[in-house]
Amino acid sequence: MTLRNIVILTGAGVSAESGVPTFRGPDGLWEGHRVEDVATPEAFVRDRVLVQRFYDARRAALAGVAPNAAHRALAQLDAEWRGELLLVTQNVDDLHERAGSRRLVHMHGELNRALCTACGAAPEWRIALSGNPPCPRCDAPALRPDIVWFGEMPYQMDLIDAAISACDLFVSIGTSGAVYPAAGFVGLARAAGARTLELNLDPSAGTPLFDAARHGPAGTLVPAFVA
Ligand code: BV8
Ligand code: ZN
Repeated sequence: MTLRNIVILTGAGVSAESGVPTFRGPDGLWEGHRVEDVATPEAFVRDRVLVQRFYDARRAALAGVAPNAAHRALAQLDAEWRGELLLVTQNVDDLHERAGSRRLVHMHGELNRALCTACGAAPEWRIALSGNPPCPRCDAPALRPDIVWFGEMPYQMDLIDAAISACDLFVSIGTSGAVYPAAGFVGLARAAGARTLELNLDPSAGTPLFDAARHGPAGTLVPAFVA
């Protein structure tokens, strides 16, 4: 089969070697904060300040981290691959774009963006939201993190589904396969007749669904895969 169209899915494991904590590992990001405490719309209603501070802290931490060899290798692939290529990340950090990836979708939103619950504007946002700043477009003090919380619809699902249905190769990097719909993408890719590859530190919940799996740090496996 000629390899033309590639879809790559990344999760927190691709940013781990940059010092961004993963969610469900021993250094679990959710430590001290149960998932229900911060990543749901109900939590935002119940304790707006806690949720805003949780994302303010993570947004501020972005200044102290840099892309690693895995991000750079994926950006190189993006620049050189002549066929279709879509990088779908579950991550809300900006390391893929800082490494140079262009054909990129943040399906769970971005730390560096706010969302106005009054007018729907989604401005780039790099400072704190906990002071309830006014929306740059409608002036309402109605900004929230532009993050997809549990129970909310991930972004650009039509684009993602179309890309996976047309891909010849689906590569999953650094994700535990714990969260849907991302965890279901490998099944979609198999149904589309694509070959499927997992690059992850440890076997994940989805490993049995992949044609091939390599286990180790992304900073080592991804440059070897791209080479
Ligand atoms: C939706 C917010 C419907 C941003 C996140 C019961 C069964 C099945 C599904 C459900 C269910 N109950 C509810 C659901 C749906 C739910 C879900 O899947 N829940 C799970 C927990 C069971 N999903 C949703 O709610 C989604 N929305 O379904 O909407 C809908 C339909 C129509 C209309 C409206 C609504 C929304 C999901 C998005 C939630 N938001 N985050 C933030 O705060 O960051 S999810 C969160 O988990 C992050 O986004 C993260 O990306 C994502 C997945 O985690 P991973 O990235 O995989 O990270 P993890 O730590 O788990 O794993 C890291 C991996 O890396 C590990 O395997 C590790 O081995 C590896 N690793 C570590 N170091 C390295 C490494 N690999 C390589 N190198 C290394 N160095
Ligand atoms: Zn607004």
